[in-house]
Amino acid sequence: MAMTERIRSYCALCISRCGCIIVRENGRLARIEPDPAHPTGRSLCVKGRAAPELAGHPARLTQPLRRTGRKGGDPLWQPLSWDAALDLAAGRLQKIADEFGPQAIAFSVATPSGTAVADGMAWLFRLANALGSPNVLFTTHVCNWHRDQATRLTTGADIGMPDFERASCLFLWGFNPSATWPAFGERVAAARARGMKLVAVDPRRAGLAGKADVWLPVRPGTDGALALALAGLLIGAGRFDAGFLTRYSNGPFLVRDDDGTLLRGVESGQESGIETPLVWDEALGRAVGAGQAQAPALRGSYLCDKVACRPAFERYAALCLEMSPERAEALTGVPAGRIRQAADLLCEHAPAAYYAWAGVNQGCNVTQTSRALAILFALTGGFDAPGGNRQWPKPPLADAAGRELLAPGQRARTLGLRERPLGPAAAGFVTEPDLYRAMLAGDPYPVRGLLSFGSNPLATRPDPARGRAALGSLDFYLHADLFADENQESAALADLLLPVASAWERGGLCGGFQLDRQASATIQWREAAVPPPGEARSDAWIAFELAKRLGLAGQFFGGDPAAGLAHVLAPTGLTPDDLRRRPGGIELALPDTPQAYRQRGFATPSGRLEIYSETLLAQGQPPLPEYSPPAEPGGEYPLTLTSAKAVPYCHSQFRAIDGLRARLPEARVQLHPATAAACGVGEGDRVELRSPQGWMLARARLSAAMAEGVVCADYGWAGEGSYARLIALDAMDPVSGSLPLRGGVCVVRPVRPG
Ligand SMILES: Nc1nc2c(c(=O)[nH]1)N[C@H]1C(S)=C(S)[C@@H](COP(=O)(O)OP(=O)(O)OC[C@H]3O[C@@H](n4cnc5c(=O)[nH]c(N)nc54)[C@H](O)[C@@H]3O)O[C@H]1N2
Ligand SMILES: Nc1nc2c(c(=O)[nH]1)N[C@H]1C(S)=C(S)[C@@H](COP(=O)(O)OP(=O)(O)OC[C@H]3O[C@@H](n4cnc5c(=O)[nH]c(N)nc54)[C@H](O)[C@@H]3O)O[C@H]1N2
Ligand code: SF4
Ligand SMILES: [Mo]
Repeated sequence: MAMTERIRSYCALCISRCGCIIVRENGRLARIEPDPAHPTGRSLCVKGRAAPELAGHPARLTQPLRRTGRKGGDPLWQPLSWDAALDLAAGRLQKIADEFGPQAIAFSVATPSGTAVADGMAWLFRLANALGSPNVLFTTHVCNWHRDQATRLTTGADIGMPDFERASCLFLWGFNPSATWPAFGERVAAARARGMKLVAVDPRRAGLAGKADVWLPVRPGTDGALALALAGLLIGAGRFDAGFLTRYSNGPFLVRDDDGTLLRGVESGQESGIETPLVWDEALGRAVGAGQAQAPALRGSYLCDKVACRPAFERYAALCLEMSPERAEALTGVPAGRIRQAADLLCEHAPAAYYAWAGVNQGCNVTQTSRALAILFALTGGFDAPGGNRQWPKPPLADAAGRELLAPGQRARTLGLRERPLGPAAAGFVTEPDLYRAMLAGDPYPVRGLLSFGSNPLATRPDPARGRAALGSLDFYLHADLFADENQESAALADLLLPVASAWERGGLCGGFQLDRQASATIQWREAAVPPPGEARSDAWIAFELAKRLGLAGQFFGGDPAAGLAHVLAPTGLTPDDLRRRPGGIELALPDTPQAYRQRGFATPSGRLEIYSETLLAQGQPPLPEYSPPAEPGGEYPLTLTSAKAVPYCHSQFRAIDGLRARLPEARVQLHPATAAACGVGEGDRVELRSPQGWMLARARLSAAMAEGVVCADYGWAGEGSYARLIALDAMDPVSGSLPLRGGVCVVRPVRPG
């Protein structure tokens, strides 16, 4: 008799974190099924459903392997025991730390939105901090920093989540959840069914964009101009929430015309003599402290003690009104009439909700684009408001990343921190240009070792040739992964490969699912469904074992992962056993106060929503979300280039899984039939994409659901299908270090066989 067990769990493979039921037959992982009782459990994608193939895959790494062959040549892997592998790693790391200092050891960690690395991520960061390494190569600068941290410059919070149940209009801006976040996409579809309006800003009419009330086919990289134009239409028609902006934003703060700083003065009756920002009080006809004004002006131009000043909002309004829909059409390719339609929906259904992700996070102007979006959607009072974007309460977990373990002097050495102090480096995250320079040229100091937990920078970040040279130059490179197949080009340069258990073969904690209020309050422990293949171990286990060998057990809960988990859970009052007894998760009763800023203010330096950012100004950056254009197509390179995620894969992963590979066996490039015709390209042709930096080969897919003049290629492939080769590493966003994976220029031509 076959024994069948059904275990409530969740799929950890991507941001959707879909609640699921694991079906185990005779101890084997037979399949996973949706768990409709779970807040994220209504559907599963093909990657999740491939769980049995992933868990039992013959190409999985099953034992530690050490390189015996020359780098760049045949690696000639030789198996060794875990003890020998960990001792080897600890010895080599110690040697680098002794010779060059611990900053010479960098870490690299895969994306938590497109892998399950979140299971062990805090322990990996803790290991870096305890070891004294201030340098973690992470994906945030090309993924979510802008969505969350650039937004924070404006609102003091991340983007939040659309209030799916109440929103009457939603903008999906450079975000295609039906392919990348099914639980989100499913909520959008449900909201649409009850009448919610949908606007999609995307050069492709893909997924939900196909059902949008208005589709804005933006030329990649020009989103900032579009956001300003929409704001200009709202402001020009007076369709914004002036009461909110006057009371809760720094829009009324007076900005000096001469130097662009805020006008400050001592409020009357203030004994302390501390200067505060001044506003123009229309009731009194003079400038007074922001807290004292009866009728602060948002618009106008004023002389205050002979200094010409304008409210910050006036300057912002001027910037937006300069961007007429017609001018925006010329820059973005979106017809002016459609921009007007979208603006109408935005005001008629205020406060509109929005979500913007990877489509607007990969370019040299993305910090200001995210600022432009955050301000646009705040104009109608949507911040944390019912029907707008909500900040749902999350379970209170202890942060185990151990930032306090890294000495301030060592933290100050994070690569790129001096150049971009507001960017990801402030949290210890480095970018490829800075890291590769330190590896290749020892500038500003040498980086000689790398501990990589997943991640495939050669496939997912620009200029793999430079990346290959950098990784190949290291004294010691440890790579821990599930696979080291031919698509994992980075791992091929490692000195030591460690086999990692997949999410189905190890435990993991999800402390709040991102979706709605209920999901956000849910905490769930995922038990291993099956044992790992061979000797594969979890990332957390590897981090604890390395810590012990490096003499860091004291900073690692005595080397006991169970003690670590208990520490993380302590603020919730739950124990690991509580969670194990409730495998479907526990919903915490967390108080929810919409628009809590009314009591607490915004978590910004001024306590207000910052339309005008003095923080950016102090860094020599525009204090308003000024638009800077991406490369201009023309001449030899007449097309604009972008890419998008494909359903069967996460980035460079899963090419070894036959059931997924069969769905998309090679890189494609999508282009409009008119664009294709102009290039002499037909449906199904093999084509070459060429940019000023390099070339790739792909299969042409013609689609009228594409903006004209734009090509959208798949990425994450190795070899001649590699998109990364099209992009240079010589330009970045000045605040965040984001890299221009999108918005570059290119040309497409057919490759004739033979
Ligand atoms: N299947 C699958 N799911 C995933 C992942 C995966 O690799 N595969 N990765 C996970 C991760 S790490 C992330 S970050 C999320 C990201 O999720 P998404 O943000 O949805 O990811 P993308 O497909 O990269 O980009 C979204 C949309 O932006 C459009 N776009 C491209 N260029 C531009 C532009 O310049 N402007 C605008 N407005 N739109 C543009 C694309 O056509 C695409 O439809 O997905 C997560 N989920
Ligand atoms: N052209 C272009 N490039 C892009 C993007 C794009 O839209 N277009 N998107 C960017 C984005 S949003 C992101 S987030 C990055 C992603 O960049 P990466 O993080 O480099 O993404 P992956 O290619 O998914 O590499 C993940 C690796 O980690 C391994 N892995 C998976 N799970 C685990 C685990 O639990 N533990 C360990 N140790 N290893 C694991 C996988 O097998 C794989 O080898 O790519 C960026 N690159
Ligand atoms: S969308 Fe797919 S891969 Fe992502 S969590 Fe859900 S089932 Fe897993
Ligand atoms: Mo990402």
